[in-house]
Amino acid sequence: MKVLLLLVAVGLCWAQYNPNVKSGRTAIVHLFEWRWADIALECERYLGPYGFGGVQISPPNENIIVTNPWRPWWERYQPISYKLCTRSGNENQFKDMVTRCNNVGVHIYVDAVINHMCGSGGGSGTHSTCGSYFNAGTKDFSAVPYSASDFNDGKCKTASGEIENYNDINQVRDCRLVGLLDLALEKDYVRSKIAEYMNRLIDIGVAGFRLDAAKHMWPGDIKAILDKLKNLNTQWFPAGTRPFIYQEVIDLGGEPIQGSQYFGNGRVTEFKYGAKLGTVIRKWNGEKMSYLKNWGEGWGFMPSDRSLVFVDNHDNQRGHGAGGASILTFWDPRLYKMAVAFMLAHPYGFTRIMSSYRWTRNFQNGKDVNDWIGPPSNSDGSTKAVTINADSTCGNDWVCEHRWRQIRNMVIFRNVVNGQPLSNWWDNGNNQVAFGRGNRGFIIFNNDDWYLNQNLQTGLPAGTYCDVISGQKEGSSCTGNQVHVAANGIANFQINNQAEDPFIAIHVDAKL
Ligand code: AAO
Repeated sequence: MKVLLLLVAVGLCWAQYNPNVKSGRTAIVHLFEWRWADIALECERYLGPYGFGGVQISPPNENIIVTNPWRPWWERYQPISYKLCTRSGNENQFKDMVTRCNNVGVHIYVDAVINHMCGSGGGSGTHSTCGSYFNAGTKDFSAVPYSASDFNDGKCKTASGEIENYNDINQVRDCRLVGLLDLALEKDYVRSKIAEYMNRLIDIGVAGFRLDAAKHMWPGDIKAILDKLKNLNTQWFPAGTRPFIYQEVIDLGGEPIQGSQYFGNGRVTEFKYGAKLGTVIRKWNGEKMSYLKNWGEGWGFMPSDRSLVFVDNHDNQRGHGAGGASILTFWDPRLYKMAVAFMLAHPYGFTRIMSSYRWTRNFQNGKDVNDWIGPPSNSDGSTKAVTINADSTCGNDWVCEHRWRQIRNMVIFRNVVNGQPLSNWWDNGNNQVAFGRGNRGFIIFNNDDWYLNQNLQTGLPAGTYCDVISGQKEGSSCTGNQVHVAANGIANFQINNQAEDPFIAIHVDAKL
């Protein structure tokens, strides 16, 4: 009886922290700005077969259309209503995507923009993605409907109505974030309209939500909304499954609002993760990879089972949000692959991979003035399809980091070593480090400026393994380098510091 009660308690506690990925899957990918039709295809042809757990999608609800600058990506963070039509597709395409992805074991996580509506200067008319009328000046969003009394302006105490000081928690939560009309989330009516939107998505079959701008909402208001949410659709999820919740709270330290204040509601984005990992792999500020020995909570991060981690996100890959210049992105592919591989090999946190599009950068005084550029699009503003080249890379300026062999194979690595502890750590006191995951996998990096030649205990069964970074196992052969593990678990590793990818990863599913 006691055991049963404990199990029930553990089950309940796990609830909104459980990513709701199919058993054995461990990572999700943000397909930033992709069309629903392309995501459905990607689930079936790639993400399902290679063991990805899910997709974070761009906000699916109606947003303002911004034409100056021309159709920036960030217009999708300015809601007009909760109707499901955007540049990514309409409601039918959305439902088709969710169904087809769920059917191949890839779940959908919605970026929920519920803190605010469009900017106060958004004007009036029907320049919105489903053509709904709105008036930002009078705060009339008739397609919800919201009117002036559903916004926070009376509550905000700054003269400008804007957040002026991040050290004042009342401002951060009651005033406008960059001019965005701030919803009065203490009102039951507003909470109900948001919950109605999220419940519609749950009915369609989504597995969870990223809560955009959670720092700008009171934790208690978020809880009141979450308490109104249904359990997930039993067509794909066990009865009683709660939606997975991860809250976007930027907490690099130094502000009174802390990520931990949101743990009661669900997981929280750990922004220190990418900022620090970028600094280490770039070897800035005297950082070395050997210092990663106690990576995770040892670095002052939040508890692993409360965190959602990533190397870069759609904001900080282009200078928005937080993290600064240390953030690694696809623009620095060699270092980026090392960072993503380290993240996927390490047991800390629930991991999200970024999948981007290319744009023409234009740095002026250190700032990219093209940071607004939206997804690859046609002259009418419609988003271009994700085309797939013969070599399995993407066309039309979609970067598809998740399809890079090194990254995709590390997603598989993470699944293979799932549940195994970090073991057999080794480092040279500098930037050569290695570690295993129990008796399932082993990874080694050479980020120093000299050759690595080392015999190491891997913890793996004896045999010949295929390195999944330089290649992979195909049938009974290996397209990359091979590693021989002796009967005592020891293997010799050699990595040239000039190698295209100066790291090696082996796991038991890539044993020859
Ligand atoms: C656009 C235009 C604006 C215009 C507005 C309304 O760019 O000029 O006023 O429309 O018309 C995105 C874009 C925005 C865009 C917005 C709406 O990024 O440029 O505004 O859509 O279209 C804060 C929030 C965080 C937010 C982040 C960007 O706390 O929630 O800013 N991220 C999410 C989304 C994001 C989206 C929104 C929210 C809004 O991911 O895509 O905006 O829906 C400090 C604070 C952070 C704060 C940053 C940036 O960070 O701590 O909380 O993030 O400042 O303001 C060091 C510090 C670090 C500090 C950082 C930067 O690193 O350690 O703490 O410096 O100062």
